[in-house]
Amino acid sequence: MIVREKFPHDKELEIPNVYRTADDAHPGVAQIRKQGNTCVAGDIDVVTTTYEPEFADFRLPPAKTRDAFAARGWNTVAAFQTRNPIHRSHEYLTKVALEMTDGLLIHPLVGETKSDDIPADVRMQCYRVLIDNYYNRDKTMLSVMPLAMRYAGPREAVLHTLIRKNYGVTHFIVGRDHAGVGNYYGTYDAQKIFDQFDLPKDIGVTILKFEHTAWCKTCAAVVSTKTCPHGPEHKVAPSGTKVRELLKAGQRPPNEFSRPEIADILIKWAQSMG
Ligand code: ADX
Repeated sequence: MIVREKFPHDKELEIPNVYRTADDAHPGVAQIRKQGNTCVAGDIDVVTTTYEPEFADFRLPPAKTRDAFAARGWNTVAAFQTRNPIHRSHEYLTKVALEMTDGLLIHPLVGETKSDDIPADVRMQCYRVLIDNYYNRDKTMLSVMPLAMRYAGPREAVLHTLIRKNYGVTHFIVGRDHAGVGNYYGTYDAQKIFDQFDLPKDIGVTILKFEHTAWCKTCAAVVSTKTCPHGPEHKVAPSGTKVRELLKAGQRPPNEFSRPEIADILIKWAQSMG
Protein backbone atom coordinates (compact mmCIF):
# COMPACT_ATOMS: atom_id res chain seq x y z
CA MET A 1 0.00 0.00 0.00
CA ILE A 2 1.15 3.50 -0.81
CA VAL A 3 0.00 5.13 2.42
CA ARG A 4 -1.75 8.43 1.65
CA GLU A 5 -3.67 8.84 4.88
CA LYS A 6 -3.33 7.82 8.50
CA PHE A 7 -5.99 8.37 11.16
CA PRO A 8 -6.95 7.04 14.59
CA HIS A 9 -9.32 4.06 14.73
CA ASP A 10 -12.14 5.59 16.76
CA LYS A 11 -13.48 2.42 18.37
CA GLU A 12 -15.60 4.33 20.88
CA LEU A 13 -17.49 5.87 17.97
CA GLU A 14 -17.61 2.74 15.82
CA ILE A 15 -18.64 0.09 18.33
CA PRO A 16 -21.92 1.51 19.70
CA ASN A 17 -22.94 2.92 16.32
CA VAL A 18 -22.42 -0.28 14.37
CA TYR A 19 -23.36 -2.85 16.99
CA ARG A 20 -25.82 -0.94 19.23
CA THR A 21 -23.93 -2.44 22.18
CA ALA A 22 -20.45 -2.12 23.65
CA ASP A 23 -20.53 -5.57 25.27
CA ASP A 24 -17.20 -7.35 24.73
CA ALA A 25 -19.09 -10.66 24.66
CA HIS A 26 -20.56 -9.63 21.29
CA PRO A 27 -18.33 -11.30 18.63
CA GLY A 28 -18.31 -8.22 16.36
CA VAL A 29 -17.40 -5.91 19.24
CA ALA A 30 -14.64 -8.31 20.35
CA GLN A 31 -13.26 -8.31 16.80
CA ILE A 32 -13.00 -4.50 16.69
CA ARG A 33 -11.38 -4.42 20.14
CA LYS A 34 -8.66 -6.79 18.87
CA GLN A 35 -7.87 -4.55 15.86
CA GLY A 36 -5.12 -1.91 15.91
CA ASN A 37 -5.65 1.70 16.95
CA THR A 38 -4.52 3.32 13.69
CA CYS A 39 -6.07 3.12 10.22
CA VAL A 40 -4.10 3.68 7.02
CA ALA A 41 -5.46 4.27 3.54
CA GLY A 42 -3.97 4.49 0.06
CA ASP A 43 -3.52 2.78 -3.31
CA ILE A 44 -2.86 -0.94 -3.25
CA ASP A 45 -0.56 -2.83 -5.64
CA VAL A 46 -1.25 -6.54 -5.98
CA VAL A 47 2.07 -8.36 -6.26
CA THR A 48 0.98 -12.01 -5.92
CA THR A 49 -0.06 -13.26 -9.34
CA THR A 50 -0.30 -16.94 -8.46
CA TYR A 51 -2.82 -16.59 -5.63
CA GLU A 52 -5.58 -19.19 -5.98
CA PRO A 53 -8.52 -18.19 -3.79
CA GLU A 54 -10.73 -20.69 -2.00
CA PHE A 55 -13.80 -21.79 -4.01
CA ALA A 56 -12.25 -20.37 -7.20
CA ASP A 57 -15.00 -21.96 -9.35
CA PHE A 58 -17.67 -20.10 -7.41
CA ARG A 59 -15.96 -16.74 -6.94
CA LEU A 60 -17.58 -14.28 -9.29
CA PRO A 61 -16.77 -10.61 -8.72
CA PRO A 62 -19.63 -8.09 -8.98
CA ALA A 63 -19.19 -7.11 -12.66
CA LYS A 64 -18.95 -10.75 -13.75
CA THR A 65 -22.02 -11.59 -11.67
CA ARG A 66 -23.99 -8.83 -13.38
CA ASP A 67 -22.78 -10.17 -16.76
CA ALA A 68 -23.87 -13.67 -15.77
CA PHE A 69 -27.38 -12.42 -14.95
CA ALA A 70 -27.56 -10.61 -18.30
CA ALA A 71 -26.35 -13.72 -20.16
CA ARG A 72 -29.17 -15.72 -18.54
CA GLY A 73 -31.67 -13.02 -19.46
CA TRP A 74 -32.55 -12.35 -15.81
CA ASN A 75 -33.95 -8.86 -15.26
CA THR A 76 -34.88 -9.48 -11.66
CA VAL A 77 -32.77 -11.53 -9.25
CA ALA A 78 -33.28 -12.30 -5.56
CA ALA A 79 -30.17 -12.82 -3.43
CA PHE A 80 -29.98 -15.02 -0.37
CA GLN A 81 -27.30 -14.28 2.22
CA THR A 82 -26.45 -17.10 4.58
CA ARG A 83 -23.80 -18.31 7.00
CA ASN A 84 -25.48 -21.65 7.61
CA PRO A 85 -26.29 -24.80 5.67
CA ILE A 86 -29.60 -24.36 3.87
CA HIS A 87 -32.29 -26.14 5.87
CA ARG A 88 -35.92 -26.54 4.86
CA SER A 89 -37.00 -23.17 6.22
CA HIS A 90 -34.18 -21.37 4.35
CA GLU A 91 -35.06 -23.36 1.22
CA TYR A 92 -38.63 -22.10 1.51
CA LEU A 93 -37.52 -18.43 1.64
CA THR A 94 -35.37 -18.83 -1.46
CA LYS A 95 -38.09 -20.60 -3.43
CA VAL A 96 -40.82 -18.15 -2.48
CA ALA A 97 -38.45 -15.37 -3.57
CA LEU A 98 -37.80 -17.14 -6.87
CA GLU A 99 -41.56 -17.30 -7.51
CA MET A 100 -41.36 -13.50 -7.79
CA THR A 101 -38.09 -13.04 -9.71
CA ASP A 102 -36.40 -14.34 -12.88
CA GLY A 103 -33.47 -15.84 -10.99
CA LEU A 104 -32.09 -16.71 -7.57
CA LEU A 105 -28.55 -16.00 -6.37
CA ILE A 106 -27.52 -18.16 -3.44
CA HIS A 107 -24.73 -16.04 -2.06
CA PRO A 108 -23.24 -17.61 1.07
CA LEU A 109 -20.83 -15.59 3.11
CA VAL A 110 -17.48 -17.45 3.19
CA GLY A 111 -15.28 -14.96 5.04
CA GLU A 112 -14.52 -15.20 8.73
CA THR A 113 -17.33 -16.45 10.98
CA LYS A 114 -17.58 -17.40 14.68
CA SER A 115 -15.69 -20.55 15.62
CA ASP A 116 -18.96 -22.38 16.36
CA ASP A 117 -20.47 -21.60 12.93
CA ILE A 118 -20.18 -24.39 10.35
CA PRO A 119 -17.05 -23.93 8.17
CA ALA A 120 -17.55 -22.56 4.66
CA ASP A 121 -16.07 -25.59 2.86
CA VAL A 122 -18.58 -27.92 4.55
CA ARG A 123 -21.41 -25.51 3.75
CA MET A 124 -20.34 -25.28 0.11
CA GLN A 125 -20.70 -29.07 -0.20
CA CYS A 126 -24.21 -28.72 1.27
CA TYR A 127 -25.23 -25.92 -1.12
CA ARG A 128 -24.00 -27.82 -4.18
CA VAL A 129 -25.78 -31.05 -3.25
CA LEU A 130 -28.96 -29.18 -2.40
CA ILE A 131 -29.03 -27.24 -5.67
CA ASP A 132 -28.26 -30.40 -7.69
CA ASN A 133 -31.14 -32.26 -6.07
CA TYR A 134 -33.82 -29.72 -5.23
CA TYR A 135 -33.46 -26.52 -7.27
CA ASN A 136 -34.14 -25.59 -10.88
CA ARG A 137 -30.56 -25.07 -12.01
CA ASP A 138 -31.63 -22.88 -14.95
CA LYS A 139 -33.01 -20.40 -12.43
CA THR A 140 -30.45 -20.70 -9.64
CA MET A 141 -26.86 -19.50 -9.35
CA LEU A 142 -24.40 -20.26 -6.55
CA SER A 143 -21.44 -18.02 -5.91
CA VAL A 144 -19.53 -17.02 -2.80
CA MET A 145 -19.49 -13.76 -0.89
CA PRO A 146 -15.96 -13.23 0.44
CA LEU A 147 -16.94 -11.13 3.44
CA ALA A 148 -16.49 -11.56 7.20
CA MET A 149 -19.57 -11.72 9.45
CA ARG A 150 -19.97 -8.83 11.87
CA TYR A 151 -23.10 -10.16 13.63
CA ALA A 152 -24.32 -6.55 13.64
CA GLY A 153 -27.97 -7.48 12.96
CA PRO A 154 -29.92 -4.57 11.43
CA ARG A 155 -27.00 -2.47 10.26
CA GLU A 156 -25.34 -5.51 8.77
CA ALA A 157 -28.58 -6.26 6.89
CA VAL A 158 -28.21 -2.85 5.21
CA LEU A 159 -24.54 -3.55 4.45
CA HIS A 160 -25.44 -6.97 3.01
CA THR A 161 -28.10 -5.35 0.81
CA LEU A 162 -25.81 -2.62 -0.54
CA ILE A 163 -23.08 -5.13 -1.37
CA ARG A 164 -25.56 -7.39 -3.18
CA LYS A 165 -26.86 -4.40 -5.09
CA ASN A 166 -23.34 -4.02 -6.48
CA TYR A 167 -23.55 -7.66 -7.57
CA GLY A 168 -26.61 -6.68 -9.61
CA VAL A 169 -29.53 -8.13 -7.67
CA THR A 170 -32.92 -6.44 -7.50
CA HIS A 171 -34.33 -8.26 -4.45
CA PHE A 172 -32.76 -9.27 -1.14
CA ILE A 173 -34.12 -11.71 1.43
CA VAL A 174 -34.24 -10.61 5.07
CA GLY A 175 -35.82 -13.13 7.40
CA ARG A 176 -35.91 -13.37 11.15
CA ASP A 177 -32.92 -12.09 13.14
CA HIS A 178 -30.81 -11.50 10.02
CA ALA A 179 -27.08 -11.42 10.91
CA GLY A 180 -28.05 -11.56 14.57
CA VAL A 181 -26.27 -13.20 17.47
CA GLY A 182 -27.47 -14.00 21.01
CA ASN A 183 -30.20 -11.63 22.17
CA TYR A 184 -28.63 -8.35 21.06
CA TYR A 185 -31.30 -7.54 18.43
CA GLY A 186 -35.06 -7.96 18.21
CA THR A 187 -36.31 -10.73 15.89
CA TYR A 188 -37.41 -8.28 13.19
CA ASP A 189 -35.06 -5.31 13.84
CA ALA A 190 -33.14 -6.11 10.65
CA GLN A 191 -36.40 -5.66 8.70
CA LYS A 192 -37.58 -2.55 10.57
CA ILE A 193 -34.35 -0.67 9.82
CA PHE A 194 -35.43 -0.52 6.16
CA ASP A 195 -38.63 1.38 7.10
CA GLN A 196 -36.64 4.63 7.19
CA PHE A 197 -35.90 4.31 3.45
CA ASP A 198 -38.13 4.76 0.45
CA LEU A 199 -37.57 1.38 -1.21
CA PRO A 200 -36.62 0.38 -3.80
CA LYS A 201 -35.84 4.00 -4.79
CA ASP A 202 -33.31 4.85 -2.03
CA ILE A 203 -31.26 1.66 -2.15
CA GLY A 204 -32.25 0.25 -5.53
CA VAL A 205 -33.23 -3.11 -4.05
CA THR A 206 -36.57 -4.50 -2.87
CA ILE A 207 -36.35 -6.18 0.53
CA LEU A 208 -38.23 -9.48 0.71
CA LYS A 209 -39.18 -9.76 4.38
CA PHE A 210 -40.03 -13.13 5.87
CA GLU A 211 -41.41 -13.98 9.27
CA HIS A 212 -40.19 -16.99 11.23
CA THR A 213 -40.64 -20.11 9.09
CA ALA A 214 -40.66 -23.80 10.00
CA TRP A 215 -42.35 -27.07 9.01
CA CYS A 216 -45.85 -27.38 10.45
CA LYS A 217 -46.97 -30.98 11.04
CA THR A 218 -50.63 -30.06 10.75
CA CYS A 219 -50.28 -28.01 7.56
CA ALA A 220 -47.72 -30.55 6.25
CA ALA A 221 -45.70 -27.72 4.73
CA VAL A 222 -43.13 -25.08 5.55
CA VAL A 223 -45.13 -22.14 6.84
CA SER A 224 -44.47 -18.85 8.57
CA THR A 225 -46.06 -17.19 11.57
CA LYS A 226 -47.82 -15.06 8.96
CA THR A 227 -49.41 -17.97 7.07
CA CYS A 228 -50.09 -20.67 9.67
CA PRO A 229 -52.61 -20.63 12.53
CA HIS A 230 -50.96 -23.44 14.54
CA GLY A 231 -48.78 -22.95 17.60
CA PRO A 232 -45.17 -23.93 18.24
CA GLU A 233 -46.16 -27.44 19.37
CA HIS A 234 -47.15 -28.20 15.74
CA LYS A 235 -43.75 -27.18 14.39
CA VAL A 236 -40.63 -29.22 13.62
CA ALA A 237 -37.95 -26.87 14.88
CA PRO A 238 -35.20 -28.65 16.82
CA SER A 239 -32.78 -26.35 18.65
CA GLY A 240 -29.25 -25.87 17.32
CA THR A 241 -27.93 -27.84 20.30
CA LYS A 242 -30.31 -30.75 19.59
CA VAL A 243 -29.31 -30.79 15.90
CA ARG A 244 -25.63 -30.90 16.82
CA GLU A 245 -26.24 -33.78 19.26
CA LEU A 246 -28.06 -35.76 16.56
CA LEU A 247 -25.34 -35.14 13.97
CA LYS A 248 -22.57 -36.13 16.39
CA ALA A 249 -24.46 -39.34 17.14
CA GLY A 250 -24.63 -40.06 13.40
CA GLN A 251 -28.38 -39.44 13.23
CA ARG A 252 -30.18 -37.31 10.67
CA PRO A 253 -32.40 -34.53 11.99
CA PRO A 254 -36.00 -34.89 10.71
CA ASN A 255 -36.48 -34.60 6.95
CA GLU A 256 -38.92 -31.76 7.68
CA PHE A 257 -36.01 -29.82 9.14
CA SER A 258 -33.13 -30.74 6.83
CA ARG A 259 -32.82 -32.65 3.55
CA PRO A 260 -31.13 -36.06 4.07
CA GLU A 261 -28.28 -35.24 1.66
CA ILE A 262 -27.41 -32.19 3.78
CA ALA A 263 -27.75 -34.15 7.01
CA ASP A 264 -25.28 -36.76 5.72
CA ILE A 265 -22.63 -34.13 4.90
CA LEU A 266 -23.10 -32.55 8.31
CA ILE A 267 -22.92 -35.94 10.09
CA LYS A 268 -19.57 -36.62 8.41
CA TRP A 269 -18.29 -33.20 9.46
CA ALA A 270 -19.63 -33.44 13.04
CA GLN A 271 -18.08 -36.86 13.51
CA SER A 272 -14.72 -35.75 12.06
CA MET A 273 -14.64 -33.07 14.78
CA GLY A 274 -14.41 -35.85 17.42
S1 ADX B 1 -27.35 -14.79 8.66
O1 ADX B 1 -26.40 -14.38 9.71
O2 ADX B 1 -26.74 -14.96 7.36
O3 ADX B 1 -28.54 -13.91 8.66
P1 ADX B 1 -28.66 -17.42 8.48
O4 ADX B 1 -27.77 -18.11 7.53
O5 ADX B 1 -29.22 -18.26 9.58
O6 ADX B 1 -27.86 -16.23 9.20
O7 ADX B 1 -29.88 -16.74 7.76
C1 ADX B 1 -29.91 -16.41 6.41
C2 ADX B 1 -31.19 -15.65 6.10
O8 ADX B 1 -32.32 -16.48 6.37
C3 ADX B 1 -31.41 -14.39 6.92
O9 ADX B 1 -32.10 -13.42 6.15
C4 ADX B 1 -32.29 -14.87 8.06
O10 ADX B 1 -33.07 -13.82 8.58
C5 ADX B 1 -33.17 -15.88 7.35
N1 ADX B 1 -33.66 -16.99 8.20
C6 ADX B 1 -32.93 -17.98 8.77
N2 ADX B 1 -33.72 -18.87 9.39
C7 ADX B 1 -35.00 -18.43 9.24
C8 ADX B 1 -36.28 -18.90 9.66
N3 ADX B 1 -36.44 -20.04 10.36
N4 ADX B 1 -37.37 -18.16 9.32
C9 ADX B 1 -37.25 -17.02 8.62
N5 ADX B 1 -36.08 -16.53 8.19
C10 ADX B 1 -34.97 -17.21 8.48
